[in-house]
Amino acid sequence: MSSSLPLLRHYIDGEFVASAKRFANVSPVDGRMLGEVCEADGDTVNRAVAAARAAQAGAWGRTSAGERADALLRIAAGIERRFEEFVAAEVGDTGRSVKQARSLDIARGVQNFRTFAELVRQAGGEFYEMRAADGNDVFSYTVRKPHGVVAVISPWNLPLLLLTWKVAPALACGNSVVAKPSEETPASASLLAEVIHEAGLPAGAFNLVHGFGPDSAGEFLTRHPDVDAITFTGESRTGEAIMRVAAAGVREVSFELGGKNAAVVFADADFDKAVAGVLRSSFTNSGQVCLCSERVYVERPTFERFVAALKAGAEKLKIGYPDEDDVDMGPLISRAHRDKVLDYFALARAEGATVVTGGGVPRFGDARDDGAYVQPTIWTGLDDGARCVREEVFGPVCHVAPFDSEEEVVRRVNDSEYGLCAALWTRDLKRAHALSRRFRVGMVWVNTWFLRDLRTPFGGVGLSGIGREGGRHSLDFYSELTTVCVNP
Ligand code: NAD
Ligand code: 6OD
Repeated sequence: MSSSLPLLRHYIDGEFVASAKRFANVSPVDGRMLGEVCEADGDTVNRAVAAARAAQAGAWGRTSAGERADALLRIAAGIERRFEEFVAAEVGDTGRSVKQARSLDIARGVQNFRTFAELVRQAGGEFYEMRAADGNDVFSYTVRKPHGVVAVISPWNLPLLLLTWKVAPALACGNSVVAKPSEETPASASLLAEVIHEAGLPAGAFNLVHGFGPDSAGEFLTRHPDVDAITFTGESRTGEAIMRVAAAGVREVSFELGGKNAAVVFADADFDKAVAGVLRSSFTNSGQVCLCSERVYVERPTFERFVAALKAGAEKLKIGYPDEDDVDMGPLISRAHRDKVLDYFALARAEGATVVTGGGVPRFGDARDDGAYVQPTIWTGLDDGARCVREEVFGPVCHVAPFDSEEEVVRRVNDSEYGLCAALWTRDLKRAHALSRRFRVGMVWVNTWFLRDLRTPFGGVGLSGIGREGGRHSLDFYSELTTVCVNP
């Protein structure tokens, strides 16, 4: 490999360290090599976990919640100072549009640190009084303590957003962190390590190792017996594999996994808003958001008109170079992922879908033809049992089906092994409240999508995950509560 390309290293015990084995970081825009990345072997992961453990016994373990909140604010300011570097790193690795990287990904990285700084400063404990048999008024209170060493394993689809959503509360609660970002998106995580270094956190409080999952850094980290808790975002199958490994030592897990989310459009919805909303929820980030709507149910009187409007909207989306300001959709994350999505395009045809629009690869006549682009795609006509209606594609694609009654649509929305979120489009808020309780999902949006107050609980049911993070739910996952009972 060329030595003039950047080399991304691990960050262990306050130092950037290289390791001998390397892998290529490739642009999904045109297949160009962006740099090399060190791959952690077992020894490297052992050193990272040992440094994290030592930090618990050292300066980091002695910090107060207020000192940690200050550290988080310094990290937030550091990301802001280097904002455009983060944007470039994220756009380079993922091919997402510059406008999304600025407005969503990097902005949320900053916000995650600010939010958990504030929350941990305010986090109180519980206090109870009771009269004991000896007549004394006994009181009990809780103390919040870190688990110790937390492994953070994150995916490629919203790299900095999802990494910091876990790293910030884990550090806020006083844990030491060993993070492993996706092999597809190592760049913004490496920049985060630089920012944390500049923010002056004690050595070992935050460590970063690069590499793959099975038989590589991810598995070495999750198997490590000195890791106390594991927080993971990624595919449901990977979650199952990690859960098996976490059983040794009965380690705590928090899992944010896949989805096959529904959008439900009633005939009384604001039509234009619903069309724009479903365009966003199906095609944002080229459909590579776990919350994207891959199943769309439209009340029959408005079905034909809705499909025509969605098709027109999808065909207007500008696909292209992510750093052009007016581009809506970049490529998928990799050629390998594109092949998976194209397999679903072929499967949909075999299963009898009508392809309303898309279903192929755009041709540019330039270097982008070596990238990982696909067209935004809309299907109709599939049975509820079709694999394309049941399995997560994780690309810019949705299936649109008509429905006739509330009962029917509730049954069809819930007819899924996944249960992450649903989006509901209606003017009838009484109906919206009633249906929201009946959908078997972790989050329901009404007349909006992907709008998140960071204090709210986030997570899924079924194959979509275990546990809730967000606000005090994150503080609860990243800490142990000890009850102290005092007979004065
Ligand atoms: P993935 O499961 O392939 O990989 C995620 C991370 O796990 C990567 O860092 C990978 O290297 C690591 N990994 C893989 N196998 C491992 C193993 N055996 N042990 C330890 N680590 C391992 O997921 P992905 O393809 O990066 O991300 C896309 C998936 O993530 C989609 O299914 C999407 O729905 C899901 N996702 C869910 C949420 C959510 O909040 N629910 C958010 C984002 C993405
Ligand atoms: O908004 C969040 O905090 C969150 N966890 C989003 C997940 C997006 C999935 O791709």
